[in-house]
Amino acid sequence: MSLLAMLVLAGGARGTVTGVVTLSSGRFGRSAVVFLEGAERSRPMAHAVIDQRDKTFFPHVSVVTVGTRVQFPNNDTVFHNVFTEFHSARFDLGMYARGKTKTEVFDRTGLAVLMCSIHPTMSAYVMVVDTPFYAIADSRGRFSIKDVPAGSYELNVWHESGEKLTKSVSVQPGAELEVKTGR
Ligand SMILES: [Cu+2]
Repeated sequence: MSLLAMLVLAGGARGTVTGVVTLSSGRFGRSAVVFLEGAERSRPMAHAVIDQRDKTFFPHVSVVTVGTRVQFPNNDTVFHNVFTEFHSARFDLGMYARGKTKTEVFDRTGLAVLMCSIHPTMSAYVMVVDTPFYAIADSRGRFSIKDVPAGSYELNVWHESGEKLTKSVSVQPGAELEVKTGR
């Protein structure tokens, strides 16, 4: 995976971190998760939903802040059974029918891989972070994280292919930073 990140500061001591994630295959890092870990911690989100429709989870990749209660509505015509391994603790929402919603609180940081025991092609990823500064890359691997205060951060990138990287970055007022890492 390679990463080209540009830091552009606009006004005050805050800026926008933008960049492009490219996988080692040369493909764009579509839906890669990018987040900056620094001094500022996050609060639980008021609302997060992972829907089930057409035997698919929507969205396929989510970022939620630690402590967030995620809703898993079944809006499909068939039963689903959502389960995951998260910090060695398996949670299993059981089988439930259309129109029902189950919820789960993600109280630790890390990656949860969601599956459905009935439909093996179903999968989704939830990255639980403790920072307000995160983004999901678009189909061309592009991302943008706005309103980042000046300071030191660990820039983390994760892609569902398994490729990931961590890089220290320093956000300085007025500075323009270019980060590029090899495979
Ligand atoms: Cu299913």
